[in-house]
Amino acid sequence: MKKKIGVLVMSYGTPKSLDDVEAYYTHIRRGNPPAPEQLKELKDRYEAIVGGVFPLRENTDRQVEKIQAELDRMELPDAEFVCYQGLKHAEPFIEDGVRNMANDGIAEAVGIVLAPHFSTMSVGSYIKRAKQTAEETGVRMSFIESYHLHPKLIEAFAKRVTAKLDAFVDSGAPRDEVKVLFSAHSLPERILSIGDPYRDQLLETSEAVAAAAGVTNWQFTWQSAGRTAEPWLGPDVLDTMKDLSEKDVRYMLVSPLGFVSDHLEVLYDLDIEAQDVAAELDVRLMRIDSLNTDPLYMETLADCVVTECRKGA
Ligand code: FEC
Repeated sequence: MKKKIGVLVMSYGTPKSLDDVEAYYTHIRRGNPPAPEQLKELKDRYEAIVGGVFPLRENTDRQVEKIQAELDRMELPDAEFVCYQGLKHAEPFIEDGVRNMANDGIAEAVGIVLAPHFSTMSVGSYIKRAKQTAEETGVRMSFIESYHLHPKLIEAFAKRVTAKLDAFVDSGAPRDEVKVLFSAHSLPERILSIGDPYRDQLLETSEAVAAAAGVTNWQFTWQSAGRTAEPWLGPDVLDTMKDLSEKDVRYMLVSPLGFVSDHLEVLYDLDIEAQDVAAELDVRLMRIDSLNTDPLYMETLADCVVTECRKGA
C-alpha cells in the first residue's frame, strides 16, 4: 500500500462575504479592530473589483484542486499525496489544515505557500504557525520556503510578459519603448535590517524573467504598501509611474511577480488605482495575466512537493 503524505497548501485567505470583512481585517491587524473609516475603505475596495467580490477564495480552491490533480498525474510508486488547504487570515486557517490532516491519520506532510518568495513576515509566518500545530498534533512536517527561481515558474511569467508585449506592439507601441515594471507587495523597511531575503529573491526573479522574455527595458517597484505609520519599502508603483512619465515613458507593463492569483491587490491596486493614475498621466498601462491555475505553475508546485519529499525519504 502507498504511504499517504499530506500537502498543506497555504494561501493568504479572503473574507467569505462583506459581513466578514471586519473579522478578516481584525485578524490581519493581529486582533486590533479597524476604525470605522478604515473598514469602510476596505469594503469599498472589495466592492469595486471586477470578477466577483472575493475572487481569491475560488482561485485558491481551484489551485488546490489542480495541484492535487498534478500530483495524482505524477503517480509515485511508493507515495500518494493528499492536499489540504490552510489560510493565513480566513477559514480554514493554517491550524485547521494541519488538524484536518492529523484527524485523517496523516503522519507525514509537506507545506507549501502560494507565494514564491520568502520573507519572515510572509511565508515565514505561515510556516511558523503550521509547525506549531504540527508539533501539537504529532504530524511530521517539512516546508518549501521559496521557489522563486524554479524554471517552470520563470517560464510561466516570461510567457505572460511576452504575450502582453506582443499586445502592445499590435496596438502600435514600439516593443523597446515599453517599460516592464516588475512588482511585489511591499513590506515594512525594517525587514532589511534583519537580513530578510525577500527583496533579493524578488530581484532574482525579475532578472530571470527579463532574461527569459528577452526584456532589457525593466525595473522593479513595490506595490500595495500597508496603511501603517512605519516606513514601507519603496518606491511604490504609483510613484514609479509618475517618475517615468516625467521622463516621457508612455508605455508601461506592470508584471506582479510576488502574487500568483487574481485578488484585491491585483484587481484593485493595479487594475483600478494604477489605471486611474495612468489615465491622469496619459500613459498606456497593461498588466500581465495572473498565473492562477497555469499548468506551468501547477507543475512548479507539484515538483517542489515531490522534491521536498524525496529529500526526507
Ligand atoms: O483578495 C483578498 O481578499 C486578499 C488580498 C491580499 C493579498 C495579500 C498578500 C500579501 N500581504 C502581505 C503583507 C501584508 C502586511 C500587511 C497587510 C495588510 C493587508 C490588508 C489587506 C490585505 N493585506 Fe496583505 N494581502 C492582501 C490583503 N498585508 C486587505 C489590510 C488593509 C491594507 O493594509 O490594505 C499589514 C498588516 C499589519 O497591519 O501589520 C505586512 C504580503 C503579501 C504577499 C505574500 C502572501 O500572499 O502571503 C507580503 C493576496
